[in-house]
Amino acid sequence: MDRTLILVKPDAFKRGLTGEIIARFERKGLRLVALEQRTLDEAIARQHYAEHEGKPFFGELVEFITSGPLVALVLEGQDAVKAARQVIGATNPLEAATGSIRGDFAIEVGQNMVHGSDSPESAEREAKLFFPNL
Ligand code: DAT
Ligand code: MG
Repeated sequence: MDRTLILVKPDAFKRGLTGEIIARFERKGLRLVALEQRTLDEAIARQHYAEHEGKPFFGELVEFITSGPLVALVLEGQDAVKAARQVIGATNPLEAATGSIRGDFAIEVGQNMVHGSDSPESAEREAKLFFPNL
């Protein structure tokens, strides 16, 4: 069984789409193993997105992800990382398929609703950051 770390980002939370988004993962067949609402401080945000440090959008990304409450969750299932990223859709919402979360609900890459880990190794690192006791 794989695990993946999902963030329902502040844009999605603010728009009241948290339940809709979690339901899509559950319908796919992924199981919730941890769930928490929180507002990230800058230190956690920078750690979570460490791989993007130095990129032109990094400042904006940290500002956005700390801008309000979000919901962090860990999902478990077969090929959970890949399955969740399929449900989420491509990074740029304009390239994300209709039927995916980003394809259905977002337009801007900087406000693309959801984070999903990109590999089992990232998932483990990210899940530990949000849920150290898991
Ligand atoms: P993903 O979230 O699909 O794994 P990523 O890891 O490449 O995408 O980037 C992390 C987040 O950074 C992404 O969800 C939105 C933001 N981002 C990526 N590329 C961007 C760009 N060119 N301009 C602005 N924000 C960007
Ligand atoms: Mg990524």
